[in-house]
Amino acid sequence: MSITQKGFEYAKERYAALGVDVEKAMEELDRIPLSIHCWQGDDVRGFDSDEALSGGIAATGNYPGRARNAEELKADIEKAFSLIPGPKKLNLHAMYAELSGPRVDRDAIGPDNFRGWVDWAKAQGVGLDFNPSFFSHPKAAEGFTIASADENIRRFWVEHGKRCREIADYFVKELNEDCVVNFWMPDGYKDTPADLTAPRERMVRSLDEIFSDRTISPRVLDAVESKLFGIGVESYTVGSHELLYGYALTRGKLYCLDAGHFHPLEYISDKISACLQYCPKILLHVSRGVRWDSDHVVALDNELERIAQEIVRGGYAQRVAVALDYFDASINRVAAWVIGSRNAKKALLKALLEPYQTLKQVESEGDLTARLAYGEQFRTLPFAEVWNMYLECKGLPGDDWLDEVRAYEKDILSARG
Ligand code: RNT
Ligand code: ZN
Repeated sequence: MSITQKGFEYAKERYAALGVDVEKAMEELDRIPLSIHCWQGDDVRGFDSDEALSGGIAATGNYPGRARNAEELKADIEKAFSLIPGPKKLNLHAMYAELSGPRVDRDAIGPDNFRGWVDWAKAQGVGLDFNPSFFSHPKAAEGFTIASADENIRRFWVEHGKRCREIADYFVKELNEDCVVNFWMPDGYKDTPADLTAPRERMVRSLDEIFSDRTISPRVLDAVESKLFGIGVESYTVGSHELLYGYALTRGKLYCLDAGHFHPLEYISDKISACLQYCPKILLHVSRGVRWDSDHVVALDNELERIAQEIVRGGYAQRVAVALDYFDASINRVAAWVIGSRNAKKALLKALLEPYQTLKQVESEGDLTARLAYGEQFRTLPFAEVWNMYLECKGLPGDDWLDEVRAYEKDILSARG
């Protein structure tokens, strides 16, 4: 017996004694797709311009080997995907349009600019999600897009939003799979505005205009993402929690909770069960906030475990779309994808292996001492042994996956200027 098998047999017995079926947990894990963001591979630069990253987000670091074009980005994603187990979707941003033909601006992009990605998704057997890109563009330079007081600017970005839904509609038809389209608008002010109302009215009106196209497939799932503040947008963000949660509820949209978009002592794990009382479906941007920054590589920390527990304990797997959102330019970018994605999957597996019924039972009996005692004991159950077996069943490397990324770095990434 290999060490993985021995460990697995031991874990299986430990879990069975607590009423948990490890095989069933592994099967359940394969029913939760993970939407992996393309933008970790090139520091959120995209292919449609040389504009610096804007919108109050920043990718810092200068680790060599950044993907510089679609071909390199696809190769890097393939490498990362080959080391990430289970069902996956690729989450694209509009700025990753392939503009080989006539140069088109963001208000004029269309399916033609994404045929390459669709072919790639078909070849890889993965679905696609999508995002309009309301940043890193000359028309976003004043810090406002769909909430702009300049009617030309506002209209430009409304058209961009419409094009993005048309592209998502094309993805649905080609791939026969739902496509989540997430709307995040960085609009806001560095300093306190006099008029907080007008930009919010304009944002709501613009979103209504964008979503007015009734020909779009219902399998295009629109989401709106709120934010507390960004870098250089410290005092006022138009698309705040209240504005966009209310928007999602009243318009039947998904609400997107980003783990780094709230006060550091406020957790999205606590919001999932609350939002799902009203929203049929929500989108999560699984990320890791560190002080003021919202986008560190996802670690297997307490909040990630809590997020996964909420999805599993609530039986919400069908109502929560799980996507990653982070970018780190200071480490190997392929490794960053693998680390964060594996952590998200690990957290879900750990949650699926939790003897939750026991916790629920003692809680309902009012035995809060046992709830804490058992809960703490369950944290150290041998879930890693089940994880290793899960990887082995998929034919993927366990702890030595980094060797493969290092080899890829040596052969491919280091040759990039
Ligand atoms: C920014 C938002 C947004 C972006 C990506 C690139 O704070 O979280 O989701 O990170 O769309
Ligand atoms: Zn986000």
